[in-house]
Amino acid sequence: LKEKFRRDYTPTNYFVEQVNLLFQVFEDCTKVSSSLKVKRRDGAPENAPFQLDGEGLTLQSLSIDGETLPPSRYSWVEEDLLEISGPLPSSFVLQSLVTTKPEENTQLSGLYKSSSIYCTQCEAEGFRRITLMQDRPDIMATYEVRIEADKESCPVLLSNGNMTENGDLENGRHFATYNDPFPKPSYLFAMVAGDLGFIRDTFVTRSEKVVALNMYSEHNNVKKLYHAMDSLKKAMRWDEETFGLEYDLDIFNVVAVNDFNMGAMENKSLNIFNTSCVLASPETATDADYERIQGIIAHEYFHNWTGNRVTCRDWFQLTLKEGLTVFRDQQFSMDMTSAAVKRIEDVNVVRSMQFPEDNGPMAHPIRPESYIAMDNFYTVTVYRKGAEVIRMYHTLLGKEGFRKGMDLYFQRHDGSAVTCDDFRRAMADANGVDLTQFERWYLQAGTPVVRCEAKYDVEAKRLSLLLKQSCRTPQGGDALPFHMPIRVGFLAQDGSELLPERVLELKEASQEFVIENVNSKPVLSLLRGFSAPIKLEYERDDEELAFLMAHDKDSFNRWEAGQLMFSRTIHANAKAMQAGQAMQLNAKLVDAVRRTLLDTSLDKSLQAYALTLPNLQNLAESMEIVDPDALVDAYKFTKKEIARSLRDHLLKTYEANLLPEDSFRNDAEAIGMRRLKNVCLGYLAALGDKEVLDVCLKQALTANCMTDLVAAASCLAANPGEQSDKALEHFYQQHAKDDNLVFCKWIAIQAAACTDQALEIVDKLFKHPSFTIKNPNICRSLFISFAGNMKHFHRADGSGHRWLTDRILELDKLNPQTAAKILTKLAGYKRFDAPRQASMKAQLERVRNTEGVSKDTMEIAIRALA
Ligand code: DPP
Ligand code: ZN
Repeated sequence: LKEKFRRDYTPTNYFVEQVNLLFQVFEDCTKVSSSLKVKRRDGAPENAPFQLDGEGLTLQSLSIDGETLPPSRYSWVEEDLLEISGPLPSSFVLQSLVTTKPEENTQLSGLYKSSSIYCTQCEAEGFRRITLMQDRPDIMATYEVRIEADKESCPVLLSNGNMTENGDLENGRHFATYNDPFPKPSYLFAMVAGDLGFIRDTFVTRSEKVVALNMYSEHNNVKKLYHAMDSLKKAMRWDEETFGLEYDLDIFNVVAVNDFNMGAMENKSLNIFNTSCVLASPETATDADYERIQGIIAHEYFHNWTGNRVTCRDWFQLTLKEGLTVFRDQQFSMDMTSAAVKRIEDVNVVRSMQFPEDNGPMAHPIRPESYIAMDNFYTVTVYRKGAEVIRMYHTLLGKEGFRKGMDLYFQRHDGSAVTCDDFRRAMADANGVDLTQFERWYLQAGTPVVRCEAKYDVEAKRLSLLLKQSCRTPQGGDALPFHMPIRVGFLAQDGSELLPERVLELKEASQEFVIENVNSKPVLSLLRGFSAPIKLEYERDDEELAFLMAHDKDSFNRWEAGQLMFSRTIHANAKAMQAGQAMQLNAKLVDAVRRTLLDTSLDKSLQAYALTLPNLQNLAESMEIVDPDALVDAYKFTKKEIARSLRDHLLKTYEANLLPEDSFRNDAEAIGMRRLKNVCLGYLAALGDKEVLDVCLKQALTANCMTDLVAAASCLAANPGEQSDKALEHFYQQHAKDDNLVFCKWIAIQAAACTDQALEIVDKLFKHPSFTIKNPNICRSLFISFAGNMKHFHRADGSGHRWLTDRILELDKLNPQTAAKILTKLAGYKRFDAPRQASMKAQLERVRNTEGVSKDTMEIAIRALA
């Protein structure tokens, strides 16, 4: 296993500037002929060898400038690296022919077949599985591609850029050629061949260029592409208005495929999507799916500038394009839906997924220092914490300052492959500010903790805030202080804003901020909008939290105050549980929940989130030693007792938010009503009595949309019995049986259900006739959902851990990338009690000691055990 280091970056001696490819697709074999126009870099030695990446290729021939290369001129210096010895001309054409079998490619990297569709996935290092190439992002070339295939089975032939020619060939075959004028790294290459249906539309750019928009899927799914098309047009307009960025080609294609390791891929003008991130209809997709699809369509589209036009110099810089593009898609979604709701959802992801990653053996800075398998670094840290880091530039520099930085970034770097430092420099230079210290966000892993102490001097009318930051690095040392913005609001006793909001720039380990002329002691609203990805510590009582819940004008912090109240009660109950004492419900919490429930002036989506308990991953993060039994029981107790106290109000709110069954709407109001109604149903289901379960069953049987079906079925899956059986059977027969994506939901709901039979249920699902381990969506639905089933995945006897590891080892033989992702669910073992630690560790060791495990999966095992 070879580890690569960021510090070792060196440019190549030669570079490919033009790639010509011919794909000849046949029933069980595809021939790939490539012709690379290569140049030696100025100053590189004449006798320098030329190195090319290639993985699992069957090389049929190799020639330079038309002359076959004798085997003595080249050799595989590493398993995946071919070296052609020098001297070589200062410019030459290298031709190669390889044959591949896409039908047998279960890794879903390179060229493979998904259902009947031939497609490619090249990021990060998949292009080398198609043909020989300098497969690294700093090699940017123009591409010309010709595809030949059977006309009947593959009527649609696609690649990047514009189609320049097409026509018929002998034997029922046909061809198409494509030209992409923009130089691009090989990871953005794509080709597709298959029998696809499509929808078409157009977009007129602000400089009045007409862009053809085409979206392709299997024929039976074409009607589910309209939401994505609508989202795409919105994203194109938004990027023009917000960042002045216009689309640069005459055509933009999106193709949906069933089998895909990631969510989607931003290949130049030919985005390829996992069906789960593009197909939507009310019968098959939830409200959350609709929003997610809109966000991902935008994300991939936004990559055209942040990622494609300006790309990464090397893979260590991945957050350069991903953190930035996630930030952009988040801002887009905030503008399209509700800013506060979107922010709450995004912060929940950071806290429940990124914080644990940062607090475990897989912790890495947003710009990692080393990797064995790059695919393992497509993480929540690189993406989500990366986006929070971009958001901090935005908060520190302001909207206009940020825009100036973006403009300068494109002005300097359009058409090149750059680093995170280049981005930071553009932000600094455009605004004339010093962002040197800000680099620490790229260098240091770990979640900073910021402690706040406030003092108010009545006589002097002076408020002083003492902020202290600290951060443990994964190696156990102390990180150097970060540069971060802390947004603060100051509330008067009547709830109004006593002073204008401020952004405090914290740079020191300990820093005092003094504010003069403060007429009365304010209630502080700290870290508004979660202005930095940190854990905040500030002491306040339940009264003050209730005050903030009622008055803070920052919607995020209103929600946050409620979350803190919930957490306190749940954690107190978990402690009671561990000590063998009775659990209790805090009366102030019930009052607060009642008030939220009865406040009809609130936005319903926000009301729903305010009523939602913090999730278990989030709660576990603030336990010293995670005790899944105590935590889950305390969580269930708290929820059930709230439901018992407020049963009538919950039922009334549920009923008041029912929408007519005969007409479906998905505007913001309807989405809010469903959200609120289903949160109420969730509380009621915690009671588990016949009356509430009948309400759930009725909803499951009569739901006119997937949101309501999923909500009701989830409630019932956690309450096994007659109603649950009926609902799940109905779900399967009427909805899931013939739809892969709905089948995934049906599995996920059951795998996540906290019941005593959980392990038996997941094993049964695994053996279900429709289950196939070859489809990543199905795997994730079962395995990742089960790994989130805290009490039963972490059964103290280790049976859950063992079961999942059996599956991972099976999957690893087919699809290492997905197997490795799932193995990360065992990595955080140090957070648990001794028996669970031992059991998780034993499974990681078992993976490490298994012969033939892929490098992806091995890397996770090794890092976790280090
Ligand atoms: N397709 C993945 C994404 O868009 C990797 N680039 O984030
Ligand atoms: Zn991306």
